[in-house]
Amino acid sequence: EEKKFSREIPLREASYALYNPDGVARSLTGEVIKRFENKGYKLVAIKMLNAQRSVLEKHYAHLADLPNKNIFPEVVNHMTSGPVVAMVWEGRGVVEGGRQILGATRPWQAAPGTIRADFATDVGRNICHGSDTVENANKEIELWFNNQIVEWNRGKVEDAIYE
Ligand code: IDP
Repeated sequence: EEKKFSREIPLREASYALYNPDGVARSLTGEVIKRFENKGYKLVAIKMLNAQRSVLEKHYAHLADLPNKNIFPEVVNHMTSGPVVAMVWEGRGVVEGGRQILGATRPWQAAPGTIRADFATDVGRNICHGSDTVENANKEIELWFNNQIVEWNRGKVEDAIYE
């Protein structure tokens, strides 16, 4: 459904992003952060960690229902193979906009200019996760950050970004 005015899209939607070990290993953390910052989104939480298997099993629970039963354990194994970077971004329409910056799950289907088109070839090495709905973003922010985000204000910059 077409949104006529950007004001109809919530200003403070929060999105959760998780850099996969492949993205971290390839030193693409800054590249992805830069694209989110350039867009006008505000970073409100960030940390590097070795993800716990139990947390990943909750995060990727939906993959356990796939017909191919190998994908869920493969993804969880990959995500424990090295450190990840977890972050929370805030901004107008950031869930949908963040997914656009990342591109389609399968890099060969991702639009040129997106992270996954520009930097990845394989679906299991697609650099970065982004929440697909506001509801899931909120669940993921609770799971990974226990809802601890930083409240901060960019001052006049907010007026330069938001009408
Ligand atoms: P998303 O990350 O774009 O939201 P999901 O379907 O939620 O996509 O899958 C989560 C992650 O699991 C994908 O980003 C990808 O890294 C991995 N994955 C999904 N399907 C496959 C597959 O068929 N083979 C290998 N990895 C997969």
